[in-house]
Amino acid sequence: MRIERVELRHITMELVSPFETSMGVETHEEHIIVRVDGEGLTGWGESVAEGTPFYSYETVQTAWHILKDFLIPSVLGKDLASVQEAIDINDHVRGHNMAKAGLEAALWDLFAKAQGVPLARMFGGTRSRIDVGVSIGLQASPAALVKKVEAHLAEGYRRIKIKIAPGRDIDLVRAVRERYPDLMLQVDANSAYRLADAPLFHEMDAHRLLLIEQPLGYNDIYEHSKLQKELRTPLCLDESIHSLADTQAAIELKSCGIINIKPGRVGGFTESKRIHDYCASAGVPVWHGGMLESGIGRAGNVALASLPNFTLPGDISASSRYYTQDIVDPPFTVNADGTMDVPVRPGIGVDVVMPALDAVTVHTETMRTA
Ligand code: OSB
Ligand code: MG
Repeated sequence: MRIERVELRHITMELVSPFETSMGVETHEEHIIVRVDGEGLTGWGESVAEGTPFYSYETVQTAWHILKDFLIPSVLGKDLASVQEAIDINDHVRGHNMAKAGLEAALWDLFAKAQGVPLARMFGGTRSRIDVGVSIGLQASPAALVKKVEAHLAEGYRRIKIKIAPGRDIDLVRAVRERYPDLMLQVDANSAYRLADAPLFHEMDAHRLLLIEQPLGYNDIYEHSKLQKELRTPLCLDESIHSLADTQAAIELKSCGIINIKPGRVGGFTESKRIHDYCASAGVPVWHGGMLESGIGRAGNVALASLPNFTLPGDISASSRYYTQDIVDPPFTVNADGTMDVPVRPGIGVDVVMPALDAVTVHTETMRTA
């Protein structure tokens, strides 16, 4: 596959409601859309680096720089035999996983379209529907949170994740648990706590949570192992896992019982699959995280989550949970039984709606072969 043209678009999309976490409040989501053209076909990918360096050190601006000045020039004009060849070419670039993952995603779509098969089949997916959940931001009060939960359950979601932050934690868990004794419920702290907060997590142990996501330092593996020893509830690492090597360290040190996989955070679908396969062999369940993606990124996530060891519902919700208008057609929807259909058409399996994409694009740059 000869790579003839690559286009980067900085997009900004307004969320249907502000998303508050221990890292702050987001009203808009900024990402980069990567378009790769070759041999009459077009591949689409999304880099989930955000406008701010609060979840990850990467931002739209750093990812743009790495893509434009390093990753893209080294594949432009090349006749690639596989996606793996592009990964190998750029392997000497250290870090910047979200930048790498955006380009890799577009190449996966391009190669899948060239072969006429859906991404899920390229990845080795085994399910035609995946179990999905919803990640609810911090709300003004426990009562307001319970109302949100109720609305999402009515939409079909069967698993709820709530964000927690110091001072806004156990009361929220108690309120939701009291109202829904059997709900599949989990919490995400986004690294807002210290080991000295262990007593709080002991309290949470009584509430039968599916998991506690990333309570401690954003790169920590060691202290999570200390906290996990004290708890019955499995910890799940998100921010701390950047690679298969991190996954192996976390599992061997018993820092968590569950791994959250986000392709952007680990550098792409290929590394995600390696992590998935390793966890399967180690008997550790994984689930698919989310970065408030547009339909372009979501399509790849849905395909990846169709692999067999994604046994817990993912943070993959309907387009309408995030945006009034998605940039793909059809938009993603949730079924009444809390599942989402895996696209069956070639590549990402959905069409990019160009007027909708243009409407959210704030800057475009195109790179062509000389
Ligand atoms: O920690 O999982 C997280 C969104 C942005 C950054 C980090 C996280 C999240 C979410 C949203 O929880 C999940 C989704 O896309 O629905
Ligand atoms: Mg998280």
